[in-house]
Amino acid sequence: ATDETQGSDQARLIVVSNRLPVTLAKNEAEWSFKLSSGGLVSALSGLKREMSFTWVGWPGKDFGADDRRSIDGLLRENSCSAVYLDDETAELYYNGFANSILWPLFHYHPGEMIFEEAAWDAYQRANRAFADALLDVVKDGDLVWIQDYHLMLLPRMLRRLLDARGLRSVKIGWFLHTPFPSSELYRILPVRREILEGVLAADLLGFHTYDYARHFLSSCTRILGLATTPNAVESEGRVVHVGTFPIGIDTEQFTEALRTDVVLQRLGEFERKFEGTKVIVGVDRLDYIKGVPQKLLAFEHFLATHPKYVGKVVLVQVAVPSRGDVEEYRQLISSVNELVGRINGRFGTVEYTPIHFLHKSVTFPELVSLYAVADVCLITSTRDGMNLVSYEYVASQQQRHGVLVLSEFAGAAHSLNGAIMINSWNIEEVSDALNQALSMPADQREANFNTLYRYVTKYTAAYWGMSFIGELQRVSREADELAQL
Ligand code: ADQ
Repeated sequence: ATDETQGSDQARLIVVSNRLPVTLAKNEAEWSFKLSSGGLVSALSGLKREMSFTWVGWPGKDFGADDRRSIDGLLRENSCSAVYLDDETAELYYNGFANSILWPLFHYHPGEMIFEEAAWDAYQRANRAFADALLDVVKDGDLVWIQDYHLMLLPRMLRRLLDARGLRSVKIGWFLHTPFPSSELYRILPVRREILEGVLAADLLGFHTYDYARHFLSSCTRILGLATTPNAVESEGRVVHVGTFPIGIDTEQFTEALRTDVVLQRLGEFERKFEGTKVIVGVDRLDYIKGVPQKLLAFEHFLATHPKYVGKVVLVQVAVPSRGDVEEYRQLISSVNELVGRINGRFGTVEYTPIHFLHKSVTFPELVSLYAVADVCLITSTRDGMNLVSYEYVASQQQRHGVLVLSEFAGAAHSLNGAIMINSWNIEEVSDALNQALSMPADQREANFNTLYRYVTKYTAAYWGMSFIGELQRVSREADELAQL
């Protein structure tokens, strides 16, 4: 329900993310609205039942004044509110700064970072536009939960606007979906102070793992000279709480899909197609952090050193096109295409194609069927905030008890006991892990699966959302009590 239909005494939650999770389409004069599915959307479904809820974000492009009026109405009916950015600001803020500067730096790829003043200006402009838009939505007592590296200046900008209006009991949380890098790397950033100060105006900062939180805290000490404890930092006379909240998935979405006719039929087709062949699955956005070239090289090494598997194992690699308008991503596509061609040329025969490479997004039933048919899931991220593909694979493996081979550089490596851990840069080690996975006895696979499955079904997306908001409420109460002393 929207805030208009809720009592004013009920806690209100405002979630802010770069992109509204909606698809808007115009058919003749009528606008239609579709809520996208995704981790964040399912994480918040539980919270939506508990609190009055509004989602604030960019709708994906600029719209003319007339369209805005219709869109705004439609969004309001669905508890959403749009932040409009002109197309040039949106491009420079999103691709120019967030994805070309913060993303590579946070994933230990400073070589890919190109700092441009115009992009920084646009990042500030965009964050300010979010702060202004929020001012129309936020009321005293609200909880505002800001998502991710796109909006690191927003806590401070919003706090200033709220203070000027006397809205002092609004609580602000911020969560980072990517890693936070070691302070040694973070300090390369020309605007390192501004970015840290930006988030430090929040009341609670959340990270996927304790390592990321620790890196953040040491950056605060080294760059801003602030006093920290393992779970807080003091800034401008306020205590900013820092916590670890590993995200999860909506496991039931997968287990339920596996009972539908469409998935069962597709799974049957895959089983017939791959009869007598082991299947390794990889599912990644085609991003340089996912280590797809490393994965292909390791698979090539595996086939070269384990000739008995040639003709008996395939790698199905689904790579969702991503950020094709950023140069580094275009280069990645060509090197991946070249590797796939080389390996298939080297080990393939008329009957056998070692790598099935799908450079496209696949539908949810197709994705679940692929996860379910695979004997092994191989994740070789060179850095990854969490990596939900690893969770999704486990959720789809109740029948087969497949083996998860997981990069130690994914946040998920801190949670997923029962996976074979690898250094994805070590091609020999990854190749050995594939051998171990493909020859693992059934009882060991089952024991590993049970450990993994218990974790994944307990620490779900909904659990993540609830624990962050629960903690934000707790630190808010604590701060209010202190203020009354
Ligand atoms: P991502 O980098 O996008 O997320 P990940 O967590 O693995 O990475 O999630 C990817 C999602 O996309 C999964 O739900 C997956 O099913 C889906 N997907 C991938 N390929 C697909 C395809 N071909 N077709 C359809 N769907 C596909 C960022 C961080 C992560 C962090 C999440 C959540 O980079 O580290 O885990 O946010 O915090």
